[in-house]
Amino acid sequence: MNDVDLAARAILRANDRGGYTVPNGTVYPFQWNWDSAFVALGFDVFDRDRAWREVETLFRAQWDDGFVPHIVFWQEDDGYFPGPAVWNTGKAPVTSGITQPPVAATVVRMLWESAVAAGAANAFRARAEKLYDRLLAWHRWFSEHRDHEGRGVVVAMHPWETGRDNSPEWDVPGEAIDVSAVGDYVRRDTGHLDAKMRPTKLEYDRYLALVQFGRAQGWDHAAIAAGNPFRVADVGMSMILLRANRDLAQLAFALGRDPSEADAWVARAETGIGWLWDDRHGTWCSRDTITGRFSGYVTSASFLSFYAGLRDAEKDRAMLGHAARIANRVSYMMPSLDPDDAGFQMIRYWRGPVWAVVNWMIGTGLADAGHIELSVKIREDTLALISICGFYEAFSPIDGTGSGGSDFSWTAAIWLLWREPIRGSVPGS
Ligand code: 2M8
Repeated sequence: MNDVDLAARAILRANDRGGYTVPNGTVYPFQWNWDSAFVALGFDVFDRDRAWREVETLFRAQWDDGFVPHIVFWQEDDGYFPGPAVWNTGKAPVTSGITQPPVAATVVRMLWESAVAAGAANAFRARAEKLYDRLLAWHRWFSEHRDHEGRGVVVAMHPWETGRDNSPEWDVPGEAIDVSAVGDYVRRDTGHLDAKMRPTKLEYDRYLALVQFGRAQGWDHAAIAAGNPFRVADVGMSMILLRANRDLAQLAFALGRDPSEADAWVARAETGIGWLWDDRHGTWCSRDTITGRFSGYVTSASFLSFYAGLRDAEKDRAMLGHAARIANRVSYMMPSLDPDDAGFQMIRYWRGPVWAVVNWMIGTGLADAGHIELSVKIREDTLALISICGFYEAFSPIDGTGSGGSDFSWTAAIWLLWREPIRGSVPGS
């Protein structure tokens, strides 16, 4: 173990609030959904029981309809906006009313396989069974409320659901959001971080208008899906759910459950996801379900097709071509936005910086698909960024400058996870 390993473990311990881990104690003082899933993989390297608890704590906040919130406000902290009173979901524990990318099933499959490999299957079987039921309920919720038209994609009702908050993919669809009645509010993020790194005031107005819309529907997810002014099929969540459903089916199989429901979701997504292939720009990208318009952007999420287990020689060639072009333009892969795009900004959230967790998904997918050289490069770039610059939330792909918060939990988790040599793990195998 070297100093960076020790530092990574120390960050997870320091950000541990007793059963859940905050992404960063100052900027994000609550439990975040997909952050916790990645954090569990980091804990699994040195504290198996704590890894499982991270996911179990998240699912304690699951609603009766299967929904799992993007934030759980386990304790009060006025360092973050919008807090529980703004969401006003009326749940205990207090939560937000939107979800986040469903990486948890993939993570639980990995935790389970790690326990089996360590000879600890008996000690963790009951916990795996319980989590499996929770995951199945969440994926049913996705099928019902985030793909209510049955396209086989995930329709995000808020940019925060995608985890890529201010990606330019949401700019044009966001114009349909009426911000005239949002009113005054005080942001906390720009009190902690340089405003140049964060979303703009217009973007925040849109985020809040959507929260107000959800609240006006009493957080009735069917009503939101029917009338929300923002309904964008997100390429990132769609690829992540496809992968997660393959992993859920495998988990079902491993636990002696019936995988047919998850298998059916996989089949539907494999047929439907072609709707997100933009021929004109030769890329996977998000698409507005209201207007049918493609975003046309090459983002880091575009490269998750490999992670989703999609295999299409022509499309794969196009994506590998984009990757080769981008690799010539940046020092560190994979920028969250194509550096050849006029809107590229090297430190502004989701418009340029590299996120270690996205790199882990891209690298894993590329390894699965046999594109070892590129997958190794993405892993090595990620490890270099962390060891040279520190455990930042994100990094400039041009010069490695840290962006956002420091001592960041999921960055520490990815370090721990990726210290081992890269291995392919064919999804669904
Ligand atoms: C960022 O999102 C939150 C809102 O959820 C924010 O900026 O206030 C995103 O990077 C998101 O993907 C992430 O889960 C969260 C905490 O790391 O921060």
